[in-house]
Amino acid sequence: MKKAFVTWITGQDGSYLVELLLSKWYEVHWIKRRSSSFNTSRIDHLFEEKDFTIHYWDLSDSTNLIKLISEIKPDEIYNLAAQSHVAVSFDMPEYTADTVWIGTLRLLEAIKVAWIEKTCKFYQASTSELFWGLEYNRPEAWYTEESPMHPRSPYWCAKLYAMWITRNYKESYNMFACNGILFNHESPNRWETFVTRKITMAVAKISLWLQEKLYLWNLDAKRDWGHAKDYVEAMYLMLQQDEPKDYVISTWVTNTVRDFVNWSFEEVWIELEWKWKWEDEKWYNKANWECLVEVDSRYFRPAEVDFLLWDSTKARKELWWTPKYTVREMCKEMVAYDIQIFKKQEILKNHGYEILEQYEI
Ligand code: NAP
Ligand code: G4F
Repeated sequence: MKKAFVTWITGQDGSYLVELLLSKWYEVHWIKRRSSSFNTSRIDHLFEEKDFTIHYWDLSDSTNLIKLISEIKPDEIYNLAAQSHVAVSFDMPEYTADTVWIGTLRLLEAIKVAWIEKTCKFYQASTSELFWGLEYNRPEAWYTEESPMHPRSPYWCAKLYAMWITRNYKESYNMFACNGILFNHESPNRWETFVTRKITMAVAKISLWLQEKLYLWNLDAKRDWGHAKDYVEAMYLMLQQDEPKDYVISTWVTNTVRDFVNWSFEEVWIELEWKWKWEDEKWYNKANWECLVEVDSRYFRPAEVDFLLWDSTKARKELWWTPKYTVREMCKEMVAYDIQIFKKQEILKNHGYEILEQYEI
């Protein structure tokens, strides 16, 4: 039985990846950092699994990491943990660097210290936003693993280091270490501080009269959105190859945040009309002229990636990977899921149960 070490599974990707690995009979070592509140809702259903063990660790802690890696001696390590919010990285650049970049280095060193560099395969969660699309936004051109990189936030600068140190350990120590350059992927397990889930939760609440308005910032940003379930399969496939290689994982379809807002409202039969005056954009419900969406400068980023669309031919050819979900199907699934959870919460409230307001979204 293969052993996998997955950092971090309270997040979106970790929750799906662990499900996938358990279905393939892996012994999964699940890493979690200490939290004062419960944040395991995405994996609570797995607690009864016998091949599933939880350990405490934080990306800033080398000592416990070396102890864990030496004891477990995993066959595969998936490094998913990160302060992964781009806007927050402008507020906390030093913490972001320490955890995202030095955290990756700590993991690679721990593999060496445990003397498993020849047997353990390492996956690094790299990111699409190492590429800044705007300057390449030409329909006749497309971009691949080899395209020039231009990170636009402290988060992406840290991920760029993490990517290169992974490549460096592969070249220097002949390790099986690779980077998955994943474009945005979403799902009902996406945390609600990211734009798609923020939208689908707000739309669900608005449709149930539980929220009045949705506040957003850059509605024209374009993203190549896929489904996280498809993307964790690509992570797994990368570690099953004979050679470690970096792959772009994307759908090769791009849409604006504005499109995602429109599709989400369409799912609850609300038609919007927007009125625009510079940054003061407002969207109204055509049925009663209530204002439902507004632009809010609180979500401004000092530097923005406006456009993302990349070519994943290499992964499709070599990994036989192909996305199963379209972005519209995913949007539909997310809105339906959110309506269901808020309906359940309302029923519980009406029966006198106290529901903790978990999120500031
Ligand atoms: P996510 O939902 O934000 O999950 C990140 C996880 O990292 C959370 O479980 C978080 O734990 C943990 N974490 C944060 N700081 C930590 C620390 N100091 N020590 C240990 N763990 C820490 O992210 P995701 O969407 O699943 O993405 C997984 C990885 O892929 C991330 O590295 C992300 O940067 C990268 N990525 C994501 C996308 C995407 O579109 N989703 C695209 C490209 C790359 P808590 O729950 O305790 O906060
Ligand atoms: O959903 P987002 O916060 O995702 P972003 O910044 O693209 O980063 C995500 O994908 C990366 C991969 O490409 C990962 F590496 C990273 O860890 C993360 O998972 O924002 C998407 C777009 C941005 O242009 C943002 O400015 O939506 C725009 N946006 C507009 N209003 C907003 C909002 N984003 C957020 N989070 N909240 C808003 O209110």
